[in-house]
Amino acid sequence: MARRFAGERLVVATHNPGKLAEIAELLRPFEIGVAGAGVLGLPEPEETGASFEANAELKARAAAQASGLPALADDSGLVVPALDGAPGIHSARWARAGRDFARAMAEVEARLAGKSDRRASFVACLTLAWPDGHVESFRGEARGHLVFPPRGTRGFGYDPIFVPEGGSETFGEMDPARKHAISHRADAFGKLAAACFVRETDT
Ligand code: ITT
Repeated sequence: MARRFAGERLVVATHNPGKLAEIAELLRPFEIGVAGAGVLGLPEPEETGASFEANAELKARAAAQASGLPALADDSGLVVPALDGAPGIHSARWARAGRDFARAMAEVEARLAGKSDRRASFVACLTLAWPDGHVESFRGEARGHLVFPPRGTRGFGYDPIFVPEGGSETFGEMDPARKHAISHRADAFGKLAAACFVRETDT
């Protein structure tokens, strides 16, 4: 059985403001105080893992150890089957140091030239780590396809080129509340909440 979160405060171990906003929104119903890793001045560990899970665990463990509080990290990315899964765990790196996602999206478009398979998934792994080193990890996915040119100014990262299954708007055009209901992050968060944020009175 997963370890339950019993505290009142946790660190969200991300330096990405778009993710921080989405995770804070997902946590809101649980009335848990949220501190961002950037605000606490926690260092950004090097992401040396070979999977979303490994990188999420590495970030969550580093923040829990440095802060002495339970920490929640997200490692996520865009997985494109026609590009053998790229950019995948390197999704942030494709935007380079300037976090230039117009450039990263143009790179995806260029590499897809001549390929008709436009399927893509967003994947997120959420890891909750405790200062004693215990971790609980959950993976979520949102399936869809890619469109070019990018559309919409909402969301962040690759949102303007991703249309979820069954829809016509990109995540960049969509009302944020709708993205929060169907995203890879929401999928992973639902599993995390069911396992770790259960209150004694719920059982
Ligand atoms: P932290 O490691 O500090 O959390 P990061 O941006 O470096 O921030 P990742 O290493 O997990 O995070 O990189 C994930 C990248 O994948 C992220 O920068 C986005 O470009 C992209 N991504 C993940 N989730 C996304 C979403 O919901 N919408 C758009 N792009 C997303």
